[in-house]
Amino acid sequence: MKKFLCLLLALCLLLPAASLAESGAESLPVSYNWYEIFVYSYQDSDGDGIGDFNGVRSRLDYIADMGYTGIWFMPIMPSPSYHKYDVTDYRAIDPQYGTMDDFRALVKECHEKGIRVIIDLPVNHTSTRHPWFLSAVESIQKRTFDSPYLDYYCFTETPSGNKYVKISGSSWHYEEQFAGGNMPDLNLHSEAVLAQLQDIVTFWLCDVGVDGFRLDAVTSFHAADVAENVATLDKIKAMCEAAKPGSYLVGEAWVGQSALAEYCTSTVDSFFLFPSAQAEGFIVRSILGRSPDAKKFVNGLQSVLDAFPENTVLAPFLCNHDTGRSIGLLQARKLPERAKFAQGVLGMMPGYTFTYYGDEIGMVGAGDDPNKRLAMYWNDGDMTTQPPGVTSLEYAYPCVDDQLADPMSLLNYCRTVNHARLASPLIALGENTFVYYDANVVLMKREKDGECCWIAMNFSRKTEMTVTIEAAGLTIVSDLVALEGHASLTEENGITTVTVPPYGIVVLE
Ligand SMILES: [Ca+2]
Ligand SMILES: [Ca+2]
Repeated sequence: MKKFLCLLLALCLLLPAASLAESGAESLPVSYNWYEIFVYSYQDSDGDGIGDFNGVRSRLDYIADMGYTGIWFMPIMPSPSYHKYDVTDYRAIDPQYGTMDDFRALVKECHEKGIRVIIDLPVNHTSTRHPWFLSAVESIQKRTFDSPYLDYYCFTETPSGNKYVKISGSSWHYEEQFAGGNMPDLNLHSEAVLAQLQDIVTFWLCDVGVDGFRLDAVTSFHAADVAENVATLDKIKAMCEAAKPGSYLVGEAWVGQSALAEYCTSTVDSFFLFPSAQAEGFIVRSILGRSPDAKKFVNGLQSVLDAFPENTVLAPFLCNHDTGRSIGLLQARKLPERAKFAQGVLGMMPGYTFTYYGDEIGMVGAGDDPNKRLAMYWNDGDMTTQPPGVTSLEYAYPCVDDQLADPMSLLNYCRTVNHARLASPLIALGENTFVYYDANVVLMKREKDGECCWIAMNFSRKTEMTVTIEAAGLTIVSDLVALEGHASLTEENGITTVTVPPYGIVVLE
């Protein structure tokens, strides 16, 4: 009887946890299609011109319809800067964007629509106005050295190198990896700082309900010491697993492929795939130029797959808030078909893709950071104010409303790409094999658990191409049309021949 009562009690204790897990975000599948949002520039709801959470909330139907199943919010915590990468309070919301209740409501509605949420976590540094820093500096200036936060930063009287800033009225300096940013580096060796971090990630994951974090500036955690940085990344991952198992972490390690491969040995789920991004990335390089070269794509992706540990989840992207926008990288202001094809190639990458807001409508921007963070171009009457410091303001492609109405728009192409990824999860999750390739065409196979899908991409913008697959009974699941014409297939003696129009991409199962 006693045993039975114990069992009953144990069951009662277990039940609430189990039902919570089934009803909440835990039951959502992992997102393959992430969308990066700069709240400031996305959608205003209260008339002050600055984007906010309720504004984003009013656009969730658009985001869900586009096939984005995850949102990465750039920093949302209180900060003196417009970009908010210098935080003054890790457990609050910047009032420019709304209240904590607004954010909770936004997260809840995202989950109801099947959208996961990760937030930027800039913990390499704080703002110089963070109370921890103010307290520590004050005790240094007063020579009392009694602040409980002295250990939180990297103070020294004997600075080496140029990454230190002198504290006025004292002989002490603080470390600042991002020179001139008023962003003093936290001491990530400090047990007290790590305890704060555990508390912070637990708050956002468990109390607020986000699904993970984008980890900012991880290469600066311990200057350029990769092994130390990886060790700290492992600690952060363990903190998140302790708080909420299965939460997703993606790190920003803006380094070349071999260093990136070292970061991928950490337990953090993903690192942004910089080798795929920007003008020198293998996606843009394979498409640019007088004649396309699919081999650059093949070599680029294969090289990454060879270099990275096997369990790495790739996080490919073309551009983000720090880089020039993809239309400029692709020189595609007048070539929407090229912009589309690049989004299609990105969409056929294994792993989880990240799209920067506005890229789906061909927004442009380069040079000074604010130029890369312009107001989302919904229509001429409905936009936020521009971020401070914009020096080049231009929209090269039509607004969202116009592109929604045009079946051949870049927006509708991106929508089709996202839905192709959702229709064939093996694109994201399968193991890649290059079955055939030449300068014009690539045939890839993605396999997992005995199932597979096939992807053919035609990098030529002039010539129709055919590829053959040694399999029968295949059907076209997704047919991405960047220019014109549709893919088709014939089958004979167990061999499938696929015809792909110029800039065409086709998924078969
Ligand atoms: Ca507002
Ligand atoms: Ca640091």
